[in-house]
Amino acid sequence: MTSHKRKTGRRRALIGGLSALGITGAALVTSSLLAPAGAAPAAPTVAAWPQAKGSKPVPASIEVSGTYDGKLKRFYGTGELGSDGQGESQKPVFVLKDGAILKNVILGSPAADGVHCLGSCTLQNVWWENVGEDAATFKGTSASSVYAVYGGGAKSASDKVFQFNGAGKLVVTKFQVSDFGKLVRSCGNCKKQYPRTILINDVDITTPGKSIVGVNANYGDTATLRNIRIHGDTGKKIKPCTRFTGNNTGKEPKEIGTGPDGVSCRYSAGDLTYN
Ligand code: DGU
Ligand code: CA
Ligand code: CA
Repeated sequence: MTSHKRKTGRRRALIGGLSALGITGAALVTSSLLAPAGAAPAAPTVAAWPQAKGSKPVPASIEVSGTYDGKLKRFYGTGELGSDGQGESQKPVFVLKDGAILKNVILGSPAADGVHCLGSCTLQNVWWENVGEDAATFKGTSASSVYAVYGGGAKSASDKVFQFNGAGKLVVTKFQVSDFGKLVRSCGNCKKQYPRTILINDVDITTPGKSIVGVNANYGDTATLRNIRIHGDTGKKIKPCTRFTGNNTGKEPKEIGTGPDGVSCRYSAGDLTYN
């Protein structure tokens, strides 16, 4: 038997075994199981965007207390929420009361000021097709506020995706972002400032983008990065973590450094993978 035939025979046997397990050929095509022997493993793929199940114009902010399941409908701003610009005074499409959960929502375009959380909140499987002024703003005033972003993704943010203006802790997990300014920014110049805790874990970041997270070193912020997969950034231009001197006067904050320092920016090279 030639080595080629031997390989084919083995592969047939493998496929036979897998179909016995109910695994189809279609499922195999995307897996690395059929990669030629010795080939480099395929670059890990990023989760697919969901298909919207209908669209809904939103003329005034939808207030959420408890749980709101958008059932993967596309929500987009109209009227007062429809200016489709970078104006800072825009209202959100969704405003979440303390403890609210928003899930299975696609924000279409225009997305105005996205989602506002007035206290602790969970954004689960929320997708922004074209980020408005920003995607979500976290505004709780208690140090015990927790904001959880789990799953979902955002595209085309002129500047910030997650704007952290309040107090407490923001945890971003299993999220994807592409074409953005900053994934998370602790407000550099809000009238009331707080020490803010940021954890970003298990995310896919696709170029172009400026920075994954920006923190105010002078207000005691910390940002921790783990399992960050960066795609397409061959020149390593995206800054993983940037430190600023924040202020409460509204002026443009000054950037003071970038990279891990073990205090404000907590990660090491091993927390980032490039492909
Ligand atoms: O207090 O100066 O741009 O929430 C407000 C801040 C300003 C914010 C931020 C936002 O940084 O308005 O979109
Ligand atoms: Ca803004
Ligand atoms: Ca905003």
